[in-house]
Amino acid sequence: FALEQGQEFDADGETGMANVAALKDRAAQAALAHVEDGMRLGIGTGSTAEAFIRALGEKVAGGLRVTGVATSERTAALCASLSIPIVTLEDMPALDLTIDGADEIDPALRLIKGGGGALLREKIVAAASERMIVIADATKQVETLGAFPLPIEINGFGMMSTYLAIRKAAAGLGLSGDIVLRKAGEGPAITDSGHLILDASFGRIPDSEALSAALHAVPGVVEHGLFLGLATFAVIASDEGVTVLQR
Ligand code: ABF
Repeated sequence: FALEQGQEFDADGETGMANVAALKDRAAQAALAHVEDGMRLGIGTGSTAEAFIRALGEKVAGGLRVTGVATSERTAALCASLSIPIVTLEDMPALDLTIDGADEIDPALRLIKGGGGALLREKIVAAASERMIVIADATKQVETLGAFPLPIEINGFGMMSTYLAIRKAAAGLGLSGDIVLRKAGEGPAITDSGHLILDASFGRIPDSEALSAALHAVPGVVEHGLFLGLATFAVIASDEGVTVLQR
């Protein structure tokens, strides 16, 4: 049964190439230019977001005043270690700007996110922000979303039924492929909000909007990693320099 096969996931990125790390730093630095004194910031998760957080930490140490909302416990801990002030989204429910990474970015700024397991909080924080800047190296750019398995956060209750309903919903859109339960060591990966994640290898997703709606209609699906209409622009770093991708 596909759900039982599981898969290992390298939360720190799939390449480990030194130049990709440098590109992430470059994108992070470029995004920092959009952070203004006094801003209410949504702060992303993942290795690119971490490059941004480290750069932000230096600015804060130099006197920049921002208040952040973290998209994961991991990000909150890193921010705390760098003395970046963090509050909850309950304390500060409307944000000026979120800066976060992505797993895939298409030309219309649709995203797949959630490879780092933080998609639910990332989406809530992005939606609470006036603007969202995506930071990424050029390897994340695709013509059509879907080569990266789509993360789907589900409730643990009735997970097999939810899995079957997801399969059916996807099949209705002509999509199939393995859907596997994300593992962390011997057991399932558990998100910061206590849910499970399925990684769906649908392949090319021609209609992200339709898939988003179909997945949201499945009881047990908490959220999925298609971020549609949320990104304001993307800062993409390549060997040639930094480009800004706008909708
Ligand atoms: C977060 O981190 C996620 O939504 C995305 O899955 C991941 C990207 O990670 P990285 O920056 O390490 O490639 O932004």
